[in-house]
Amino acid sequence: MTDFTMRDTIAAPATAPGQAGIGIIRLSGDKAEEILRAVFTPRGASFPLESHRLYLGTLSDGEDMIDECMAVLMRAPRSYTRQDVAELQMHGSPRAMKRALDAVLARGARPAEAGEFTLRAFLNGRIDLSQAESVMQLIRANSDRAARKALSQLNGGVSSFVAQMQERLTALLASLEAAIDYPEEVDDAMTGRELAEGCRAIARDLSAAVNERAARLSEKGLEVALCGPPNAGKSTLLNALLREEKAIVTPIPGTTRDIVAGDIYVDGCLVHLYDTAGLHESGDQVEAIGISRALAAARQADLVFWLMDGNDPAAAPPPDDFPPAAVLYTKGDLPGHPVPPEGSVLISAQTGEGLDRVTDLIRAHIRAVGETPLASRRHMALCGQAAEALTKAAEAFEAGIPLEFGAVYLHSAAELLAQITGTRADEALLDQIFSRFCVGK
Ligand SMILES: Nc1nc2c(ncn2[C@@H]2O[C@H](COP(=O)(O)OP(=O)(O)O)[C@@H](O)[C@H]2O)c(=O)[nH]1
Ligand SMILES: [Mg+2]
Repeated sequence: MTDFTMRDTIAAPATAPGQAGIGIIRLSGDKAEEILRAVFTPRGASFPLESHRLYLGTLSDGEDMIDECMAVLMRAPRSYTRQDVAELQMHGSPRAMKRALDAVLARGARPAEAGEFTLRAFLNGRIDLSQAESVMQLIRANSDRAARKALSQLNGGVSSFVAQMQERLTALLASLEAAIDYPEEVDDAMTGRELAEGCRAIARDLSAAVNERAARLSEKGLEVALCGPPNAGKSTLLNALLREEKAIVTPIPGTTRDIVAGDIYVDGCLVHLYDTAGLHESGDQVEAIGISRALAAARQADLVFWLMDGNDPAAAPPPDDFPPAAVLYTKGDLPGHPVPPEGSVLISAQTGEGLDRVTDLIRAHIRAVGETPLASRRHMALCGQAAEALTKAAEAFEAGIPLEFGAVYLHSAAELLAQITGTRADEALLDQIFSRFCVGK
């Protein structure tokens, strides 16, 4: 059960498990200071325990010394959770850390649930919902692009986009409420048309931000499949791009069966490369399985390269039912290589010729996917639904039916956006409405 009361003092290791130079145990809650004082004795006599000051001392469980460590107390509200937070920075020994954790638990803390420190930061209003999500995304980021995205969200990138949309929506709602409450003062037909235009404009901006491919790219990276007939040089290209002899290369056709994967970074974006079995008719049972896996990899990849050796009379372009692919002519270093047709790239994995063109193609693909101010599928789903609700509101206003019908959709759009940052739309709405009218009226 999630504890929304925040009454307990929670404790957990803040550093990853395993041996390390240091290990940190973090506490948050009313008893943080009391527990810290019980387990930690600073060097030197006085112990005023100033906030945000690091003390060197010893950690004990009451009977035995556990470790020499540094301790810091961050008094509320100047802490991550806005509660009193204490940190014990000890040596990163799993055994000592377990003893230290047991010692603080024995003095009244309870083990923190996953994400509970961040939950408290949110509940106490230090960060909004989208920022809380970004903390997790930052920790999990597997590329510069993902980390940049999470950081900008942590700095309020998503929140500020959503706030802008909410502001425009709130302004619409305010004039709508005015039209409903004071119909005699407003020309209805005019208001309906204006409201519809406003709704459509916000819906357009929301829809533009719904770029699932961009979100997927930031979260998971780009999938690139290397396909083509046997012996085209797929495995050699994989190795050259990875700068590592990862896949087995031989002149024997059908060497690769299992998919061999490796990661590179292009412009800070994680790119998963998949080297696959050569595609051709095969009587070999194992190779046939490899071929069907290759086809599956090509179908689900974001970008597919079709490699073919121009010197090989049997080399063929991709079959008709194959997903769209960029064609690479391989082994450009061999003499008598035919000139590759327009639109394809000549490479030599052996000399490195043309490899930067391959990276350029990947880069162009990443650019084409674009970016979005939103950071997760959850945000996209909510923005998409809000855009739909706004379109319905616009249709209702255009149809000239009573304004209340459109108002229902506008309110649901506001609710959906509020779920992104976790704010309550109604309070914002009340604020705006009351600030427009004088109190006595
Ligand atoms: N000269 C030359 N030979 C290459 C090049 N790339 C691959 N090969 C050779 O072509 C054969 C098949 O390569 P491989 O990467 O295993 O092809 P795959 O079956 O498509 O994975 C091997 O003997 C490689 O050494 C290249 O750029 N230049
Ligand atoms: Mg191969």
